[in-house]
Amino acid sequence: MGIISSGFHGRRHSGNPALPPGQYETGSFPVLTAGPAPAIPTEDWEFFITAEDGRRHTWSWDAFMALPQVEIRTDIHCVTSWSKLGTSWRGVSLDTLFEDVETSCEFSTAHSYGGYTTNIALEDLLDGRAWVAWEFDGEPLERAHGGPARLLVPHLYFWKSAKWINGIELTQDDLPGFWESNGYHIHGDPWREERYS
Ligand SMILES: Nc1nc2c(c(=O)[nH]1)N[C@H]1C(S)=C(S)[C@@H](COP(=O)(O)O)O[C@H]1N2
Ligand SMILES: [Mo]
Repeated sequence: MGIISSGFHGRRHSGNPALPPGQYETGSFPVLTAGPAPAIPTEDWEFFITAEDGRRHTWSWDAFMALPQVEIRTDIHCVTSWSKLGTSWRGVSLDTLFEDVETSCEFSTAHSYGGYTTNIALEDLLDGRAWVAWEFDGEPLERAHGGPARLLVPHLYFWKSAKWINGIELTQDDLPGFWESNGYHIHGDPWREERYS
């Protein structure tokens, strides 16, 4: 029995401790987009955070680029089972963007240019766990991967990392976004295999 059960586990666990259960490592960078990729010139780009007090915090591209920029080295995990280890990014921490935001909301909806949405709890956005990233591997982020800028929330499955990010709307309730309304898990932790609901 012991042999059978370790053989069974051997198929689900790669032996690489960096890989969450059911994931395999890829060296490529697949593009996964529902619908066409919007084209957003940086002159027209804006990032917003709206809170329940009705206040709208906004940054132009230049204002965003003037914020403290950090390097991020992280693994990313797609619900379709590929993981990419040790990716490098540059961008602005959500902690920086939330510095002047007053809120009692615990949830948010990320809104992308083009209409894509995804829900993310505030605790998953703060404390050094999420960024608005505009550089990948030392180059400006390609449009197919969300350029000029995308959300990066690497501790959750990659569908939470909204490409062509436009802003964050704070919400009282955890309201499902695009994929969460289409059967994906409301939270999406790869280490708990929160894939589908
Ligand atoms: N705006 C937008 N963001 C998105 C998506 C999308 O369709 N539109 N797809 C999500 C999904 S399902 C995944 S797996 C990742 C894929 O990012 P990539 O194309 O850079 O690999 O983007 C996420 N962010
Ligand atoms: Mo995905």
